[in-house]
Amino acid sequence: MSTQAGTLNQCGGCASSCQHGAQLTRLGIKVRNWDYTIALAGNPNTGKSTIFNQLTGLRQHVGNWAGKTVSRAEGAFNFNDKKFKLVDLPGTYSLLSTSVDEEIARDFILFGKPDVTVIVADATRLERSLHLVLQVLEITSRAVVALNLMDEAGRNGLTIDARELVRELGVPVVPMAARRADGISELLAAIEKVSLNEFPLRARQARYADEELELSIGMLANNLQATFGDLPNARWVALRLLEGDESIINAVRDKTLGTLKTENSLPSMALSEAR
Ligand SMILES: Nc1nc2c(ncn2[C@@H]2O[C@H](COP(=O)(O)OP(=O)(O)O)[C@@H](O)[C@H]2O)c(=O)[nH]1
Ligand SMILES: [Mg+2]
Repeated sequence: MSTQAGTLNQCGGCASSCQHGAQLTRLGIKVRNWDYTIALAGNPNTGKSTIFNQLTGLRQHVGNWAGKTVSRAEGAFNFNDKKFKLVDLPGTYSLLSTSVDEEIARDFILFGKPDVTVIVADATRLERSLHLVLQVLEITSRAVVALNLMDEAGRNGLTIDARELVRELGVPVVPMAARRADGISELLAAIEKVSLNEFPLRARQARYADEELELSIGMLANNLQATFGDLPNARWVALRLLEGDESIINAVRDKTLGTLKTENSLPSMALSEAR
């Protein structure tokens, strides 16, 4: 089995000048008794697997999502004495359940209730990436944006005001060049902060200007909550119903909405390492 699991006596791959003093231990596939679950979302080809491998020390571990033929990668790492399980979601451009991949990613973020969702964004195609970021923020405020491919952006003469993005989005934004491990330590710090609820800003969530619409969303959300109990985000479900999202309508109709969460929070399957 090829793994690079082990301890880095410096921040996750930082240069030797690293001042953080924090410690990353890559745990490879040893996913047991984790303190926090981290979901890794993003458009295809944004560096999700690269970040996954940097954090876990794995090349790539894959199994399948329950009942689906879509591959699922999981690994773990220790950071500052806390154990994190990392789940690599299928690469998607949106979360609108127009494909199995999108449905899996969205159900996990919603019903798997990860402690943090890291959205890997492509700094060279920021607009397209932000589309997914805003959709994730509709579901959860516990998010971190990994602004990857900053080296490519620099080569293309692009500069990005990450601080302004933090203010606009209300979640941490970490500029990165994951292939050379730039920004890994900052990403770990941001993940830790959001896990511990220590990030001071509020995540941006769209509210509609139309009062009547907001009223209907609220009423529908209350009814859903009364019917299904502890829904993680009844407002989000209400919005999808109003949009006519068929998978959500069906799940409400046959009362399987609540059961999606059990399926996706299962400790999952036997994993094997892809070559
Ligand atoms: N230049 C550059 N390339 C990167 C970076 N991160 C990942 N890549 C490359 O981008 C390609 C896609 O990366 P991968 O991790 O497989 O993306 P995924 O589809 O999101 O899992 C690979 O060739 C990586 O080596 C980065 O920060 N800078
Ligand atoms: Mg990948």
